[in-house]
Amino acid sequence: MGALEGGTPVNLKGHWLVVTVLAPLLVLGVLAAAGGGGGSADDEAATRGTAEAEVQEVVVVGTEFAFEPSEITVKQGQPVTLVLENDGTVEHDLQVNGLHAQMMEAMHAEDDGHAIGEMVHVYTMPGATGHVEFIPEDAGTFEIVCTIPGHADAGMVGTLIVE
Ligand SMILES: [Cu+2]
Repeated sequence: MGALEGGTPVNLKGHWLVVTVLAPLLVLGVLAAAGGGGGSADDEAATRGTAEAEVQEVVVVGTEFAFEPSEITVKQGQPVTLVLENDGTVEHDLQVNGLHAQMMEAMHAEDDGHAIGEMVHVYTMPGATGHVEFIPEDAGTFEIVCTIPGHADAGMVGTLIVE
């Protein structure tokens, strides 16, 4: 019995040796897999970079109570990244009335649930920047407004021309 009892720790030790040897290999395997995933991510980033090169980026600064520039021109059927930079001291948003657009992405400086269907709309807190990505489907001239009560009446309006 004494010999068997003595043998058990040896077997356990052998088991742990195997684990000790295998564990780093498993870690290396995981790292290798992660490295492979990283390569795919780089490929995706490269693809996105190519797509982004075709995006029309427009930056509008919102203050009390105006958009600068107040007139924006974009091309129909081509992706637009519309950035609203709030340089004011109160919240502002930018909405394009009447434009049918395919929304690519809706992001807001503050997560307050301001996303509105297919309406081009971006909301910002004072000092913050938000953006919205869309593809304008209609050509024409569309009204831009800040929908915060009183702001459009105070002059916070503009024009989006899709040509
Ligand atoms: Cu406003």
